[in-house]
Amino acid sequence: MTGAVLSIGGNLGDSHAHLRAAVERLGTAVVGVSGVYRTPPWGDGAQPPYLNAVVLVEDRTATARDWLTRARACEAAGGRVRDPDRRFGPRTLDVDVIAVWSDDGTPVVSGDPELTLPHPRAHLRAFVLVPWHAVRPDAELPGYGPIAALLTSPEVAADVAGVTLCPELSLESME
Ligand code: PH2
Ligand code: MG
Ligand code: MG
Repeated sequence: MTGAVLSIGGNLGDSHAHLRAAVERLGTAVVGVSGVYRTPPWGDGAQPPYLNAVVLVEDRTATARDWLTRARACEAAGGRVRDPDRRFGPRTLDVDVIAVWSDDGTPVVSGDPELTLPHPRAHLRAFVLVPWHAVRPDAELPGYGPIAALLTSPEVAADVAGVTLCPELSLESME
């Protein structure tokens, strides 16, 4: 069995609908979902604000690779089209595997460029850390320590206030 933290986000089309569809597709693996947050776009030029959330998943049989496969299936179903010239550009739905743990609690570490674990930029992104902290305040990002501490790090602290909860856009009934 593995457990994983997935970051979901989008800024094209009906982002709330795309987030809901992703949670629905992940199905019974979902063991926790954060609220939905409006977040300033990070990277690659002018683009609309994002909606972001974090989903906690567990599965008796899934490997770390399987979470990537499932993440990509969600993105494909969400109409994701990759622009090779704009790696961090706007998208309908992005599902990123942030961290994976084996059933004994050991974090999976991977240098595979397709699936680097933990996610190489998660510790810098308020749009990942704020929702994750809201749903699991005691969580730790393997190799980086408690997410509560990362939220106060110099690279992240200034971005936290920009990540605002949208109470009207809950995903919670889908848990
Ligand atoms: N994802 C990106 C690029 N920039 N900005 C925000 N606010 N949220 C995201 O999920 C995001 C981003 C590429 O994955
Ligand atoms: Mg991403
Ligand atoms: Mg991605």
